[in-house]
Amino acid sequence: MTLKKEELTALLCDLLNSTSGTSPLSTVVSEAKLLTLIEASKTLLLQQNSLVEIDPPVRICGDIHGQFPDLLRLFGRGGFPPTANYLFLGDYVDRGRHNLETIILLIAYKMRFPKNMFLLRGNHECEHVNRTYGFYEECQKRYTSTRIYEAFQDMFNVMPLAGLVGEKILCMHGGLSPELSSLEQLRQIKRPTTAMQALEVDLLWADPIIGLSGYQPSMRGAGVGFGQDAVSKICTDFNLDLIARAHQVVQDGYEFFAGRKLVTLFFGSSLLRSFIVWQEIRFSRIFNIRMRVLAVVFALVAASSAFLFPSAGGGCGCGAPPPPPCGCAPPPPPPVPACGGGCGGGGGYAAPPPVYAGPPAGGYAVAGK
Ligand SMILES: [Mn+2]
Repeated sequence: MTLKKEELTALLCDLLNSTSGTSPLSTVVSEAKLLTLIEASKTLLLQQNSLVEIDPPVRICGDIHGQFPDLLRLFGRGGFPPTANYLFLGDYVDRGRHNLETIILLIAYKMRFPKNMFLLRGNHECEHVNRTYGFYEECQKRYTSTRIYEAFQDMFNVMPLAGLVGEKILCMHGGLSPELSSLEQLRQIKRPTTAMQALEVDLLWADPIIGLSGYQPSMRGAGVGFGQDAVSKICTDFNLDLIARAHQVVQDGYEFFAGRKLVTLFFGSSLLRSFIVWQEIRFSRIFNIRMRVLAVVFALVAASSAFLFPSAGGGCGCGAPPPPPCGCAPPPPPPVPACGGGCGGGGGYAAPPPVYAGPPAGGYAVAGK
């Protein structure tokens, strides 16, 4: 079972053009086609390594949680694949209203551009979590069977648990583990896995704790909490500049820890700040890579209001053309998420996304090895 490039392109177009929500998802992507896509993506994920090792430039993004309109806005700002490379840190499903569109679009991109799109696993890509936080219900309701849900679990079980960008930024959904002693250990993680081993659980669930020394059991009831000394030790031992993780809602979409050796990224509400734009790495290899990353993050934050809601655009950050200077009604405010906790909900679709027109003749740079 496989899908041709043309079929994937057609599927991407259908998904991106179906955002008015007028057709049921199951008619846009049939159950049979979706099962084929999931099966094919499983095969692809297993062909790539357990530790995803990629070269920059790549954009590293935090939790999406079914907020499909925000995902489209992210691509609208950052570039639709493969015009930019992406590494997502997991938690695609649960809590939001469009879990299926979100995960289907991401795996379709992964299939179509396997070396430009990378998807790590989050703790919500585990059956014992997503059975109760919304994904199971949505699959049942929209595809009227549990086949799709079960197929997704098989795919989640082969997703990689960690990433390494430019040999300097270690990425995972949750955090560090007292079991982690080498990068090689991450490369050796066997898949499929239900992620119940201690190291796997920590990669998906752990959180940094201010003031803590070493590790302690997490108040979440799964994984550990870790202190800044644990971050420093791993950075020194593994020769890293930064740990990038997600998993926690942070006020500005990002938050540093341990003297900026760790950053938490969360793509909550309608914020677009929680992704790192890391460019010109070829030059930055000879500089301190971490400082360059931080400089870019700060540049984004400093320009955030213009970045999110450019005055030259339609006013809503959707990239629509500006309204005519006719003194007509001001543009609508940016959409406000239903939940202030950054956990999704989201309104309807704010704007139609650009239609995918296929790659340019010259092709794109790839991040994957
Ligand atoms: Mn999480």
